[in-house]
Amino acid sequence: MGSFKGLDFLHIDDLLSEEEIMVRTMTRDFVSDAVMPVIEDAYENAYFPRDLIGQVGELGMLGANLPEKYGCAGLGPVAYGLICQELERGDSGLRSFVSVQGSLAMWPIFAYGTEEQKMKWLPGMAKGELIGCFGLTEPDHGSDPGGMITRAKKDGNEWVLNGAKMWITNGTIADVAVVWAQTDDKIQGFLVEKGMKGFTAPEQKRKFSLRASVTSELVFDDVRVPEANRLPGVAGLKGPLGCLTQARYGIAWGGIGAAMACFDEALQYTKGREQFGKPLAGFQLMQQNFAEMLTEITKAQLVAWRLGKLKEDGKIRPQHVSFAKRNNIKMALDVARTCRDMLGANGITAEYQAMRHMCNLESVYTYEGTHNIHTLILGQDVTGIAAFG
Ligand code: TGC
Ligand code: FAD
Repeated sequence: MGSFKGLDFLHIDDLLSEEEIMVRTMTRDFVSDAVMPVIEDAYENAYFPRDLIGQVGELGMLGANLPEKYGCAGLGPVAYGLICQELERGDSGLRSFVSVQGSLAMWPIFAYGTEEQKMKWLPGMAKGELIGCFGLTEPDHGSDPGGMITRAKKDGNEWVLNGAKMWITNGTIADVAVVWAQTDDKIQGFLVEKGMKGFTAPEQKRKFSLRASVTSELVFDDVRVPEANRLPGVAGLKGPLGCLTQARYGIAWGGIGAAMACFDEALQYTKGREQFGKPLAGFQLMQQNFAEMLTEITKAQLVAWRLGKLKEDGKIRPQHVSFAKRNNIKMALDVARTCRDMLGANGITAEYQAMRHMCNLESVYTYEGTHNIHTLILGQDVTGIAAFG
């Protein structure tokens, strides 16, 4: 399959290092060669193409920004962002897998875990031999995770876990779940291993969005978790929220990839299809769409690049990440909807990408903090007044 070209109207490539361009090219080629041939079938038939896991592991994309000491690639933030962008050009489900594995499962083990926990899990997770998931959301507590009901009670040298999590990416296929639970001493994180007695992870079916991704419930019925599986480095809601800042960072980049895929498809399509005796791309209304989309994608690229530099310089704040997630995912969803329309009836079929991306982006708009929640985070930052409750 021919390589994808991407969009670079303002020569943003000039801002990237050789290594960053190399990582992007490698990921782009991988998506063209290994993802595009399988994704349509996976989406239609609602399964995650698990053969890709070993491949993304081998290419160093899992926990790509974590240190080499733990078998990871040790890449910088921009290179990691470009990986997310290119993977989401293929499908948000694949980028979700990589975000959850790297930012939501490996990162908390790295940031809050003991050396023993890191050595036990991180090298295998980097290779894709072990899979992780992240359990924060509950059936009755999504935007407000601080109200969680799941509880861990200390009993000797063990913790007894009871409760349930919902909408958990990778849950059913995970070897380890990073689970956040209320304790007598604030919210704490636990590594719940597949096979622990009383722990089940049934898959949630009948989704119209992220069909090529595993989404699951996690159920804990008196699960006994050893003290050695508690993450000792953090207590309180800031623990899971810190992980979300890592994952939201990658998602802000990912949306650009989905938008570029839709833009490219709509351009090829409207140049090739004639109505009223000339190519659709030759009509002013179509060109207005392209001008708007080009502008918004380019603005999102600059936001993502700047976010990467702030992260690199240690100046990034969670509110910067909210700004980028909010802007870039709304942009991507708008682009996907516009492109779906530009393809006419063909735009509703699985043969084209726009509707798949559009449906996926509805989830991305909701998860990792809904659009509304990021609006309120920015509102609080500007005014100093929290308007959540
Ligand atoms: P609040 O009182 O504001 O904060 C509690 C403590 O946390 C600190 N904090 C953060 N730390 C790091 N990163 C962040 N983004 C942080 N936001 C807040 C804060 O400083 C405070 O620390 P301390 O030391 O004072 O205790 O908490 P709140 O209860 O008022 O909640 C604020 C709110 C609403 C913004 C937060 O709850 C929120 O972000 N809600 C959205 C929930 C969410 O995003 N869930 C995502 C679940 S995971 C997921 O969707 C994965 S999808 C993955 C995929 O498939 O790709
Ligand atoms: P709610 O919080 O009930 O929100 C419903 C609506 O109300 C939204 O529009 C929201 O913006 C709005 N709203 C809520 N509060 C306010 C307010 N104060 N002011 C104004 N509007 C408000 N979670 C995990 O822990 N791990 C995962 O791996 C994971 N993967 C996911 C995968 C998929 C495919 C999906 C769809 C979700 C996933 N989630 C995961 C859960 C996700 O993070 C939550 O769905 C999200 O945080 C929103 O919570 P909710 O669905 O309960 O919606």
